Amino acid sequence: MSTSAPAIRRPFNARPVYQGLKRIRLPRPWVHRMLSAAKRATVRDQVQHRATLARSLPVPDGGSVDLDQETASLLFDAEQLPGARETAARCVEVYRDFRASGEAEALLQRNRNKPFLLSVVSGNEFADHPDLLRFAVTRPLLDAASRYLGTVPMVEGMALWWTPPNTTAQSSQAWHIDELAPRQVKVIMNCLEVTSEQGPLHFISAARSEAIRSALGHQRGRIDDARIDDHLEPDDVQCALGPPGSGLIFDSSRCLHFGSRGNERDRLVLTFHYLPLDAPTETRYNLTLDALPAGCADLDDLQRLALGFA
Ligand SMILES: O=C(O)CCC(=O)C(=O)O
Repeated sequence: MSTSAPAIRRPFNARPVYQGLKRIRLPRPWVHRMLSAAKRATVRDQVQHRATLARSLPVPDGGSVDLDQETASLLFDAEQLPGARETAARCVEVYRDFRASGEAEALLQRNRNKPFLLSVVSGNEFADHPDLLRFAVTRPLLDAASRYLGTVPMVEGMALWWTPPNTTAQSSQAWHIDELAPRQVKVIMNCLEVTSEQGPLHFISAARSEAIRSALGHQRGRIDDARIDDHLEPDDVQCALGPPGSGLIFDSSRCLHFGSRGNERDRLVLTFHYLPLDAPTETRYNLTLDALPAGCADLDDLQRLALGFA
C-alpha cells in the first residue's frame, strides 16, 4: 500500500558516466564539479529551496545530535534518538527471518570475492519496510545532516549490512574515504551489539583525516595500515562499538574509515546516507522509491523531501 504523494523531480542518474570517467582517471574534483553542475542545471529551483529550508532549521541546543565541520563525526547512544532501539530490534527480526529462510548461504556464494558487508535488504527493497524508512528520516539525524551539508539532502542509499566471521582485509576493510561525493553524511547504526570481535567501523575525524591524507599525498584508493600508522596521534582512531541503537553519524567522504575486519562474530548494522540532490553520482544501494509507502503517510514535509516526495 502506498500514498499518492507526488514524487519530486530528480536529476538524471550519473552512475554510468561516473564509472566511465573514473576508469580514465580524470581528477576526482573535476568529475565531481562537472557532474554536480550538470545535475544542478536540471533541478535549480529545488536546490535553492532545499538550501533555504536548511538555513531555517533551529540552531541545535546542547543535547541535540550535531555534526561540526571540524570533526564531521559523532558517536551516538540509543537514548539520543527516538526509535533507535526499536529500529535495531526490527532489523534483527528481518535478519533472523533471512537466516531462517536459507538465503544467507546463497548470498555468501554469490559474494565469494567479498564475503562481508552483505546486503540483507538494499535500496528500493526498503519500500517493504516503511518503519525502517521512517527511521532514516528521523528529525535529529536529518536535521544534523541538513545543517552540516547546508541543504535538505536525499536519503540516497540504504542497506542492512551483515558481516559474517571473515579473515579478509580488502576493499572497505582497508582505510579509505568514500569518493563518490566531496561531502556526504552517513549513518551506521549497530543492530546487534558490536564489540571489538565484530569488525566495528574504525574512523578518524575529518580534520585529522585531512591532515594525514595531505601528509601522505593521498588522492584516491585504499591506504595500508602501515602508512597511516606513521602519522597517527594518540586517540586519532575511534570505533563505533556499542549496544543496539548506538552508532555513528559522519562524513564518510572526509573521514578515513574501515570496518568488517577480523570479525569473529556476525555484525549487523543499518546504514543510510544523505547526499545533496545535486551530488555527483549514485550508490549501488540507491533508494529511488516509486511511491511513498502508506506507512510513511504522516511524515512531515522535510522528511518527505528527503525521501523524494512533495
Ligand atoms: O563498516 C564497514 O564494514 C565499512 C563501511 C564502509 O566502508 C562504508 O560504509 O563506506
